[in-house]
Amino acid sequence: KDLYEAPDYYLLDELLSEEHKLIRSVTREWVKKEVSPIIEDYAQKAEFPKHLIKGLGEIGAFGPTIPVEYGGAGLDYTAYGILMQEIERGDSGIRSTASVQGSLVMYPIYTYGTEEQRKKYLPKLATGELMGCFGLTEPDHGSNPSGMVSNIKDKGDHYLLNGAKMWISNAPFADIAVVWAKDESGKIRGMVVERGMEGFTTPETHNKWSLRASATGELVFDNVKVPKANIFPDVTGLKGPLGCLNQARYGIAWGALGAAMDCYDTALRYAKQREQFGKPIGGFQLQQKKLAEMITEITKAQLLVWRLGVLKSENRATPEQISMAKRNSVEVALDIARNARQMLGGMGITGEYAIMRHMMNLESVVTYEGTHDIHLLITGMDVTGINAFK
Ligand code: TGC
Ligand code: FAD
Repeated sequence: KDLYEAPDYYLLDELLSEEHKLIRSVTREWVKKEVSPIIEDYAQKAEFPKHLIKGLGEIGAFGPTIPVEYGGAGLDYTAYGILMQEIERGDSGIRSTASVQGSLVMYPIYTYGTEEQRKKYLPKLATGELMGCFGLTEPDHGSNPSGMVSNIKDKGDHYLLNGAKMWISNAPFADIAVVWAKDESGKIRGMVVERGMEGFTTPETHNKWSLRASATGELVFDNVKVPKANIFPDVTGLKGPLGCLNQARYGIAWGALGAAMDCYDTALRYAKQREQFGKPIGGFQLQQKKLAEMITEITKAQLLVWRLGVLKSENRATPEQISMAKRNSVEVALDIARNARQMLGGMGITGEYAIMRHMMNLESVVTYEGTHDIHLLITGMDVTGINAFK
């Protein structure tokens, strides 16, 4: 009974299949048993709990939509969303690891890679035997990745890779990196760089106040020889990495709602139990306003991501629809986390409750995978037909 109940104000469960509900309960149980009891300690000591990797592979969190023949779970996009929601209810950093592995490493290898690359990497990435990271952002090129300066030069049987990537999730421990760099004609190309290649290092980024249980680092390339067999043959230009971001942003749209639901659930329970002025604080109109607005925003966002999941499974979701949902879910989650934290008074700032950790994590989620501003401008461009970036 103590098991967390996801709010379902509009009976959305009726829109889910039995398989979706099974995936949800398995993931929820796993998060409750494996993540929730340990995650606060790992966040406090700023360490990624590596021992969770095997379990994440077992529940199908790595590449859930990748076909079974390559080690994926062959699930639809609603199932993928549910997985991300339940994992992020535990912690955004653990969901980040799953997002990166599935959407930013396995997806490009599956979609843009050769058959050899697929067979070599995908089954091991699906189990977590191999871990990956995704290098797009550079120190001077974050929101505008087309300005990147990392580059490759053709040397016959290999390319020589130079440059640096920054803010890369999983970088400190990843076995492989999907890296985007410009060729001699200025076209963006994608490739797999393996740990151990000479000249490739991954220094860790310290002193984060957000996503503390996720490992973040740089990727530094100093004349790294990348065999031509490691290049993605068929994709050039920014649409390569942006295609991967559609996958990950979709997962975040569901995931952030998991954090929001956890904050709401905690605030609701607390409001019913905590008494001041002789009655539960949930009996005061100001606290009811906060709770009523939280459940309203969660419900609206749930409907949005559910519909997006259906469109995505039918291959009809546009990048602009995904931007709207990512932006909305993170904003809703941040607002709920901030209000829930206040509702817990002093207790809200302690590690006894997950709210402050969610709140700080969400400050990264609102920035990565396209900032809040960038997604707003994508919507603005879509509705006006006028590009504010150029
Ligand atoms: P633009 O000229 O608009 O487009 C260039 C080419 O790309 C195509 N395209 C897309 N293709 C697929 N999906 C999308 N979402 C696409 N958006 C654009 C476009 O059609 C064009 O194709 P073609 O064939 O004509 O060449 O590009 P732009 O340079 O003006 O940039 C547009 C902008 C600002 C929207 C884009 O640069 C952007 O989204 N910037 C944000 C950067 C970002 O999101 N970075 C994320 C880094 S990865 C990360 O944060 C991982 S966190 C992981 C975790 O821990 O969970
Ligand atoms: P900037 O682009 O410098 O933006 C600064 C501010 O300017 C923002 O508020 C932005 O909204 C605003 N701004 C920028 N352009 C415009 C404009 N045209 N109009 C209006 N406002 C604008 N990247 C990866 O490649 N791989 C990863 O695994 C990864 N993981 C990350 C993990 C964490 C914890 C964090 C914090 C980031 C991660 N990132 C990763 C990088 C992330 O995608 C970038 O931080 C993000 O895209 C923003 O880039 P920036 O930090 O350089 O900010």
